Amino acid sequence: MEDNLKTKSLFVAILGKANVGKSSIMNMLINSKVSIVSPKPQTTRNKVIGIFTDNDVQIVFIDTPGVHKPRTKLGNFMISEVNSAFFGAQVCMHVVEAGKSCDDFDLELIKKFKKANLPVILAINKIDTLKDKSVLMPEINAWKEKYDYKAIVPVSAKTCDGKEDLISEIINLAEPSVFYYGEDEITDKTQRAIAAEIIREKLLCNLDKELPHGTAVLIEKFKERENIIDIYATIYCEKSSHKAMIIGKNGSMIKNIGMHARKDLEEMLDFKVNLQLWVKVKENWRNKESDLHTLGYEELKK
Ligand SMILES: Nc1nc2c(ncn2[C@@H]2O[C@H](COP(=O)(O)OP(=O)(O)OP(=O)(O)O)[C@@H](O)[C@H]2O)c(=O)[nH]1
Ligand SMILES: [Mg+2]
Repeated sequence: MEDNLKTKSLFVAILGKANVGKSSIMNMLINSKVSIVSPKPQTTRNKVIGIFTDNDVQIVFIDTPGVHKPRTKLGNFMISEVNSAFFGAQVCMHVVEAGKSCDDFDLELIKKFKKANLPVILAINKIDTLKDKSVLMPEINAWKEKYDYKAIVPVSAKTCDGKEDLISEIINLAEPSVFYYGEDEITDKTQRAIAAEIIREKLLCNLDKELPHGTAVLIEKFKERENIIDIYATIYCEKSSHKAMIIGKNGSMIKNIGMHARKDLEEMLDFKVNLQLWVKVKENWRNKESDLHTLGYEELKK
């Protein structure tokens, strides 16, 4: 019966090490920013769905946290998000960085690809950073030795080089099916959840080193009144010294974070936003089940 369908769809899990550009690639492919991006590894913490619909084809991407060695319960949650992305996916996209060779984390993923027995496309990202493009061919050959990839596509999420090749390799694998999402949907995340992520992105981009890894954002209020949306959010951090750094001298840092977050929120919502931020300390929250639950980092029990 499915053969009679005029539409096709495909669920694609995007997997790879931290910071290789998985979220950037997903945003590029769906032509919208639904997953936050930062220069710091371990930016993505939860799975994020991004939907691309073009005429009779719908591709549902599942962006995942970067594969890493977890050191906290939050890290364990992130790895469980990676593992659960295999369920329901029909194809995997392994993202790696141009100029870098296969390491133990990639090998660990390759083991999972073998076990899942799904077609895998390799996206070699950040080709814009290569001074000498002739290194690409030997790199492609080296990856071919590691795994029997369905396709290998060099790409740059920064310049969009290779974007069309990548999307057409993915569309080639789409199967007759109904659409699982509306044609104008781009994600399953609520605006509230995206707002929390946008604020976290600004923390990651503005605060030094490890500090933002110990932060989480909880939206306390998200309400439209007259011609403005009130968004009240609490930023949690692990130490009072961190709280002082997030607030900054005379409140300069929190003002800066608020200003950048408000700008993005207004763009996303196409509405004026009144953003109020508070900073609170929750010691060691990354290792406490109840805090992880409150902050949205809990595995769904089957
Ligand atoms: N030069 C260059 N930088 C890129 C490209 N793609 C992503 N980046 C940068 O690489 C950094 C990481 O990008 P993300 O998309 O957050 O990477 P990720 O794999 O989702 O990272 P995690 O969520 O931490 O696992 C950011 O600073 C991006 O701007 C690219 O094609 N070229
Ligand atoms: Mg990411």
